Amino acid sequence: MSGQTKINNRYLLDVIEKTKEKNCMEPEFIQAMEEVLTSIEPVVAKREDAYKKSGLLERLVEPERIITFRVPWVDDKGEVHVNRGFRVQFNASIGPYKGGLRFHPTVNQSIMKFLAFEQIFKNALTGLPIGGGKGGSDFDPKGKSDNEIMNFCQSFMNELQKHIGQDVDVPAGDIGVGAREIGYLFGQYRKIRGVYEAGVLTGKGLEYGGSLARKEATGYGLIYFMREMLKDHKIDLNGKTAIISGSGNVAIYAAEKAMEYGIKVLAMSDSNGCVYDENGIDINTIKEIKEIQRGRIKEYLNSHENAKYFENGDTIPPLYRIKADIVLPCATQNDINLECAKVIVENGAIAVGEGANMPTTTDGINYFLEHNILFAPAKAANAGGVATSALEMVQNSMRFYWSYEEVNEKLDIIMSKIYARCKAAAYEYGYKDNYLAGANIAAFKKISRAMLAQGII
Ligand code: NDP
Ligand code: 2IT
Repeated sequence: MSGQTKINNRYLLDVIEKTKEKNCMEPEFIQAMEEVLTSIEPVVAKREDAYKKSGLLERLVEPERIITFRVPWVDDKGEVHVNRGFRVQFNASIGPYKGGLRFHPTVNQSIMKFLAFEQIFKNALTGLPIGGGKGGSDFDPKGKSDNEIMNFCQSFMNELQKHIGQDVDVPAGDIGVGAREIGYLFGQYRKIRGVYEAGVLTGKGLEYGGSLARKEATGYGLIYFMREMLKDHKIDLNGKTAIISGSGNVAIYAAEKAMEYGIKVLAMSDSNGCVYDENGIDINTIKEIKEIQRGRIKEYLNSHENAKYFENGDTIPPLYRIKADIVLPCATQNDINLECAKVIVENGAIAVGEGANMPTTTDGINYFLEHNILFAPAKAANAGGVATSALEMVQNSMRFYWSYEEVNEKLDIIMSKIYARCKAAAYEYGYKDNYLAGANIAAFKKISRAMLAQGII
């Protein structure tokens, strides 16, 4: 299995170079853009004239719209803070903009653009009618009181509400934005607009328009994708070991589903360090610490004396030094660099499944592919979250709700189809088991057809 690092098509090279120049202050966006454009070369080569004539690639890499705004809020001591809010509405050619909101101090335009760009392709892969967008703020929710979180969310929505709507742009959660934040955001939208527009946000609470299984969907979907990929290679999940980075929404439900399939999850992490439990991580304790107490993963040791905690410090996070069959990065971007990928391969891993968005650097991915690691790329493997968000929108439109089993079954079918699409496209264009190339190609074919059909806009 091989990655692709070099391309020859002049049109593609030209667009990549110009996009890099124009966005030279945006490394994460450049990384995501270059990865996609590099792998679609065989498709571009076939239809170069049509694409060139309509400026298709130039339009693809330029967001339809970027909104940035001031978010002033008052803390519990009466002090005023000013954060920056973003919404990148990248591409709505196959449906309303759709994608999460991230609240994290590292948020900037480059990170917003890479996430929104990835989202276009991910959403296309789901087979559902949703375009690509992303938003958020450099607000740090850590250590804030509930009242401060509410004040911030209300101020954020005061501006965001001008730009969203159930047929326009539908935000959801991402890092730092879960059910609590979506509740405050939805409340403020409803108050300002004076309508009960349930489909304007997804990831809502079950009492006011949320979908069963949305909370679990990204993590569960990741494991469904891994199951399909490994089954195709005659590998059973039962009896395997795994390590999972992160201990947030995606990581927790990936761990839960992995365990249901008989995988022993040896370690999980947060931004400070990781816990290792040779008996297998007790996921209920992680849920209690993270979902209820909003504490640190180190607290796992309070109830599990035999577990070990390793603090970050080294250039390679200690989590990735733990030997396991399956590696599931579910925290943040560029978590696994080349050095880290080498340790993972040396430790004998057989598969890597990206629950987070772009958790592996480009050289890390190429190293995995060169060493025959079965690699499940983020835009396919973590699409279960947004797919279930789209199912939430369907239910909001119907004003009727499916059972947990119905949504979960639909999610499983969607993930299996996404795997099949990635595989079919990879094989058709000679990439064999390179599902990253397959995902990029399958998504690009759909988006490009929609963009061509709609003219130069
Ligand atoms: P959460 O906020 O629930 O959890 C994030 C987890 O990642 C936490 O454990 C956090 O640790 C850790 N983390 C965050 N930033 C860093 C960092 N800079 N370095 C190390 N660890 C970090 O977010 P989600 O679980 O929702 O999101 C995780 C990833 O999955 C993101 O990449 C997101 O874009 C992606 N994703 C999310 C989807 C969703 O539906 N929520 C859908 C598809 C993808 P700490 O608490 O210490 O900050
Ligand atoms: O990265 C993602 O796909 C998400 N954060 C979920 C987006 C959504 O609209 O549910």
